[in-house]
Amino acid sequence: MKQLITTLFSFIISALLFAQSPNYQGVANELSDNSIFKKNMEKKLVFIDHDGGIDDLLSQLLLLTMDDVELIGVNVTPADCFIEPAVESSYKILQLFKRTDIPIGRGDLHGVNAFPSDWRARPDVVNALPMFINLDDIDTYALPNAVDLYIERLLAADKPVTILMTGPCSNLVGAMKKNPKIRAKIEQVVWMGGAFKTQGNVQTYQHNGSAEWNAFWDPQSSKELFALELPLVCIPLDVTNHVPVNKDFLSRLAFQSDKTLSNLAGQLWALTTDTIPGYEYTYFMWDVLATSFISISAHFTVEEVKATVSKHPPNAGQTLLTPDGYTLKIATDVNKENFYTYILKQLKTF
Ligand code: AGV
Ligand code: CA
Repeated sequence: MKQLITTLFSFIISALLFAQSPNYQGVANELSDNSIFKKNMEKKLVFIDHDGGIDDLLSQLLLLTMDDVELIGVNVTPADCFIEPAVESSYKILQLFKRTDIPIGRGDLHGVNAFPSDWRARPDVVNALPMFINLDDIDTYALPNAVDLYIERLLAADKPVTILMTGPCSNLVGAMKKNPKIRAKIEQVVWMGGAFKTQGNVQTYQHNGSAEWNAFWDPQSSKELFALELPLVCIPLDVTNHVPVNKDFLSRLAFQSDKTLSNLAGQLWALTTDTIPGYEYTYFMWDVLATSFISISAHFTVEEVKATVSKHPPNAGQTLLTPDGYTLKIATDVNKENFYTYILKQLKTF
């Protein structure tokens, strides 16, 4: 009986409150609009500039799985790729996610130190994979230039943008020179580049092996990037060396290959196991690690340093720690297991 009276009483109170709020539906709408608004506001705006390597394509794919990220543009730099097939791969990834509304920019700048052609030809194989071959192609030459796309997308953004570079930095440096106003629209720059307290991965003529490839491709721009003193975090070989693409990871991935993205990622990484030329037997999570920094930075160890970049042989592109260098941050360590687990989780999206 007592319970019945209580229920009746609370019903009457609710009815009275409802009646006093003629705009009840409006309030409800506003609340839900607000939460959508809030959700959008919480999303980081991210622009990726990649150079078409397998891990670059996986990085673009990974960004598209992140709930807390709104991808606003994709630039392709013709460094670790030939531009046409790499742009095509990028476009096909956008199609997988039904996000062909995201614009792609074509990089026209070329570094002085070209990547080996065998590495650059990889996206050709990618575009022939069953999951990609029947998707639409794109007219590479109709695309905006990468420098211009940076400027356009940054100026149009309603809040500062995180820029993720998984290839050389020439386009961003070019954009900063062409329109310095974009600085105010840059929240953070995350760059897979450099080798600070460890040896590099460039092994070629006129080089002593101290540089990392993305910094070596266009050493002049690499130095200018540091000189700009943007809020820059490098994800250098110092930390990427901790996370190889190993058999254990590929095996865990294969166990979830009923998911489209896991299946595709497994195929893409399988293409890296015969890394050419033979001097380097391990493919690392380079760009994928840098991409994960966008979402799980708390699992990284980061320190502030002063550094510059050498422009000439025998160590062109070497990132040098020096007290009179430019201020930037570098990641030096990552919680490996958390990283691998995070990637496996994201690749279960669909
Ligand atoms: O130096 C690492 C950068 C990353 O952005 N790239 C590969 C990643 O995309 C250059 C590179 C170094 N060694 C390589 C590379 C290899 N064996 N194959 C292809 N690219
Ligand atoms: Ca790359």
